[in-house]
Amino acid sequence: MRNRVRYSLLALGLVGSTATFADCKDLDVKGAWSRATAPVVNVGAVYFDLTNTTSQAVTLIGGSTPVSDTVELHRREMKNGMMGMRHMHAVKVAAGQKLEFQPGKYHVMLIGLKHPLKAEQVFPLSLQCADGSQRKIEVLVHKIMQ
Ligand SMILES: [Cu+2]
Repeated sequence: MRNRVRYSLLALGLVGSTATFADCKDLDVKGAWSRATAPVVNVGAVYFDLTNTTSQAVTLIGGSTPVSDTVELHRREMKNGMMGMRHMHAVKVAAGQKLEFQPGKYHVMLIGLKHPLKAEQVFPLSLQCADGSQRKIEVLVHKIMQ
């Protein structure tokens, strides 16, 4: 029965139609920030509040920035009593859902920093969604000690 419904939707062109995708660039991203890094450190993290104000789910898969070689989505989690972080290859954000990228939760990991991040510096970051769309944001670097 379920299959039959799916097939009829396919016949109508309602499944897999690009018209039903929410575009990553329509995501509401506020207050993007990062911390200044010491010269010996070659990784950084970016935090922000992300809200999917569109009517469709979106799936974040990573990103890119001129300040580092690689950008990954990470989540803090306990493993064997130790706090670690996990590389998330896909983070789905439901329509209307707010996701906090902040210390202790999700963060965008910058791996292979090309230069130390300096306080007051602003750098661009593109968040990549599974459908190929991107959300470009600007990240403000804060001092190391808050
Ligand atoms: Cu991380």
